[in-house]
Amino acid sequence: MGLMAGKKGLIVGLANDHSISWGIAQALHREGAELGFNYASEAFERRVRPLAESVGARLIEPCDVTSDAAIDALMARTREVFGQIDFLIHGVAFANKDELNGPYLKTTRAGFALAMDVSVYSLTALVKAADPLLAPGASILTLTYHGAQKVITNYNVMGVAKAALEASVRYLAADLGPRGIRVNAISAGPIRTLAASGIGGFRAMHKSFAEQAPLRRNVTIDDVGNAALWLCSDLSSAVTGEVLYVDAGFNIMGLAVEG
Ligand code: 0WE
Repeated sequence: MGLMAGKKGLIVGLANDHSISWGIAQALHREGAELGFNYASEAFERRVRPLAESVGARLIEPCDVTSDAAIDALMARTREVFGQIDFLIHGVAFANKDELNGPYLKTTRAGFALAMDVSVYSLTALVKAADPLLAPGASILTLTYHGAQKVITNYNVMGVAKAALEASVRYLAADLGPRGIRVNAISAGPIRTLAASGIGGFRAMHKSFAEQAPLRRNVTIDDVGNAALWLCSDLSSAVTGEVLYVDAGFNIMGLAVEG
């Protein structure tokens, strides 16, 4: 019997087979979960649909998370297909590319608002709309990055957004805790996803990361998937409001010098 047998849930933010959400989807599917997916736009559908079908998804719906109407439509379909849900995975982030390099100071009001809307408010909006569908004991999970806590060159407005996302996790955990519903985040080490592609210096960052991390390696979507499986399963039943680092230990280091 799989750890997730009899559990159903939504994965919001799958883009392609490099997505962290895909690592999570595969781990949950392996343990018997029933999965539903969104795609952000028609451009994404071509990649999302075959992946979703390969894990037997019965629900594959369009949903642009900046639209309350689109979120309501997604949750209406989810109610029809699944009734209640036991987990909700949020793996969505976006900032303007030109604000992910150079000084943070050049961030525009519009760029700040966009990053906050897509990368932060979307979690609250999804949880709000999913609220009536959440089964007692449900688990909500989002993805964050160490740039929320410490300055990481070029991460800029996304760091500010992830700090707000981590705070949202705590407030949502406090709201939903009385119903036994848990809300957590995984802070993953850098992974070559669509969101990371086109970022200048990513290769150098990857190399330096593996040299400095205690485990001396990078992190895979399977590493994150297995940690997510634990947070979505009943094995983590007293864990809520947490940010779990899945980063080969990178975040514990102060100054790393070759030993
Ligand atoms: O959270 C992320 C990715 C965030 C992201 C990336 C992009 C690139 C393409 C959000 N929006 C966009 N918009 C685009 O047009 N990561 C943790 C990966 C990441 O992104 C970085 C990183 C790391 C690591 C950006 C700068 C520096 C480091």
